[in-house]
Amino acid sequence: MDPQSLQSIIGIAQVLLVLIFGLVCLNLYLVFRLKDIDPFAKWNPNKINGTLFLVFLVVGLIAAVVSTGAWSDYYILITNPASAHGIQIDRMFMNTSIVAAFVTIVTNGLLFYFAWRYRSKDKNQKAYYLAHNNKLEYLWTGIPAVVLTILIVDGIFTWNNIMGDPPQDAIEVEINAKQFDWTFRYPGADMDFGATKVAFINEGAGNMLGFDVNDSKGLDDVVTRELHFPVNTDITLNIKSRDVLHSPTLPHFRVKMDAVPGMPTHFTFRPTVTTDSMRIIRNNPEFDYEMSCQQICGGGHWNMRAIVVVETMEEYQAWLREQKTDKPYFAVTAGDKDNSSDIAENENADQSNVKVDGSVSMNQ
Ligand SMILES: [Cu+2]
Repeated sequence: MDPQSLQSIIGIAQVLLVLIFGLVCLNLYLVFRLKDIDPFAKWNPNKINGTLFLVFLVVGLIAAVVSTGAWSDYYILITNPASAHGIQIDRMFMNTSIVAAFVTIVTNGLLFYFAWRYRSKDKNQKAYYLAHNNKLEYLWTGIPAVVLTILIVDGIFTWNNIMGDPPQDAIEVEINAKQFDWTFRYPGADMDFGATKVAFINEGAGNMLGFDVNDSKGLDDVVTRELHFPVNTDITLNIKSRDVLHSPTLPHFRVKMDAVPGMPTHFTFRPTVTTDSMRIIRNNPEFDYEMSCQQICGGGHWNMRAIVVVETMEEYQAWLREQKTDKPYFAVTAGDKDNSSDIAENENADQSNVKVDGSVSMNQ
């Protein structure tokens, strides 16, 4: 029997079992009603419910603490940030977690404790009806307002701190997102990126990033599938998308920034721990930093992963030198005047970088 038909037989059997269970319950109910029997006459539902609330509180709290400990190895946040600003992000994350944990434990503890403590003990007992209490209103509006203001103001200052003017000497790396992979670009020896434009993208010719073949600054640009950063150096990521929203996320560096079609975004940060050192810190020789996409951008979203390597400046420069810079389409397309001059004219006619069909160019 093939697995698929076995699966459907198991499915039908499960439905039948549920049906049979329902019929048995219905039968029992009818028998009790005919015979005028109340099987739960001796049970006090208020007492049972009250006790169950207390059991749920204790078991729930223990389970929460145990599972938090059991999964602690998998928390990327709050342990070993690998960037300079990561320490600030982790501090905010920790403060928010402490406040949230305190509030959750106190409010839920009281909720379940009161459900047990004030359970109904005799049938004529009436619930106390509290319509309004100004003091309580002030308290539970005022305290959250003050605490949230402190957390949010802290967040604004930290954000401004991280996103402030990027240092002039930062190494620029371009992240190009598309469904469903990443292509990275380094400026090469001239430290300047060649111009690119969505209209020039020609997958058949291998011009995946849309290099403008008339701009020789692009000739030495290095195009890679892996990200390499020198340690303790400011890195500015220039982030672009050519189709939908993506979100390059480097969790170990506490870096996350959306890639927006038609609107380059930026994030400057400073990696502080090399891959080799992090392998020692984490006691895992297989460890690699990675980048993922954290916007559900389509069917292949799960596959948008890239390895990130942090190394010494010497290693980084050696790696950069090893990368190929040959771009056959520069030679091929440059000779093909018909094609490229058309597009070039189009570009000159419209300085706003917005093409007639409404799409926005990727020019910086
Ligand atoms: Cu994506």
